[in-house]
Amino acid sequence: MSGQKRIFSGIKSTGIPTLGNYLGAMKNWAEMQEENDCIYCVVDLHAITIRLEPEDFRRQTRLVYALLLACGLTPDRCLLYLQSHVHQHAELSWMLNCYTMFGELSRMTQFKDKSRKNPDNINAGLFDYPVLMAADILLFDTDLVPVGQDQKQHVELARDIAERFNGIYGDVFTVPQPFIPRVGAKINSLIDPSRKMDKSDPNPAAYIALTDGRDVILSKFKKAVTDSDPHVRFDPVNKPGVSNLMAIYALTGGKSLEEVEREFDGKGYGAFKLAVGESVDAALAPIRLKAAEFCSDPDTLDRMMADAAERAAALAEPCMSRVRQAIGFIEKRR
Ligand code: AQP
Repeated sequence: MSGQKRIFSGIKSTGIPTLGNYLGAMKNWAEMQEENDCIYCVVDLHAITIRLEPEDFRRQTRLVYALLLACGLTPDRCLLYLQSHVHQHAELSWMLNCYTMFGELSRMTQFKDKSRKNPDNINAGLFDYPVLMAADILLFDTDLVPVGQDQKQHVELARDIAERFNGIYGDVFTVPQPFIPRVGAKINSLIDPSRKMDKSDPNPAAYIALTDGRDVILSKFKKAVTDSDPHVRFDPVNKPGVSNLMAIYALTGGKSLEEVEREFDGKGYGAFKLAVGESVDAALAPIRLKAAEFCSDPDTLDRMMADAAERAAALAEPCMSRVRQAIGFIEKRR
């Protein structure tokens, strides 16, 4: 990347963020804010495609916000707000619905996966989720969207919608690019390494929540699924469990995969899993402590959210106004 880019990304408050969210997204967000113009959002409107208890939802949303602050996002270096506080997201989303095809949304892999997992609640919001995500991104003239591999298809749809709209009305939207990390783009479940680590997984042994304590972390890694060949070798096809643990160890310890292979040459899985657990705990301990501090003062958190939302709404309005004008809505006089 060269020069300052406008970056936008979001995270749902459907549960406690996992190690997958951290390595695939949150950690990179903190690094990117140093050299770019970054806007980050807790996408709470996206979260309600699944049923959440109101009190749990409120607590989780504050916790996700606090965890992002604890990962190093700071109000003087980036904008961090709640999606539901900025009305332009919902407004643009409705308009973009009218420029998105039913067939395009039917092809989204995440919609198919989540429909299979929740056959009793295949709501219209789940189907329409990628359009709201396109609105999130396009509202801010975003250049780059840092996401894990699972969200690449949605960013590509946002590009298609932007190009279609621009094709009709001229250059209204900046066409964004996905930015996917080379390692860590997909951290997998500790129990079924063929699947992505998800924060809404019904089995807590499958993921490391960012609030898990040291003992829980060590015990989850001890039980992590590996294979019967005792070599620590990176081979995602034949050794998906071990390769997943290697990626986690490399990313949390700042090592290359080759270094990890050399370090555990001739050592068994027991020593390897313990080292992965230790390394993850060392990376997450300061984050969970700081997040707990932020959560102990919800008033300050809510004030930070409100300040950021005001700035985000002001930044979103020029694009929203261009869209209203392009389509032909009558601008409200002030
Ligand atoms: N396992 C993962 N590995 C790497 N990156 C991941 N991300 C999510 N899981 C992994 C990235 O984290 C960012 C925020 O994701 P999200 O919470 O908005 O939605 P998601 O992708 O649906 O994440 P989850 O954890 O799987 O949530 P649930 O279980 O609620 O659906 C995104 O950039 C995502 O790519």
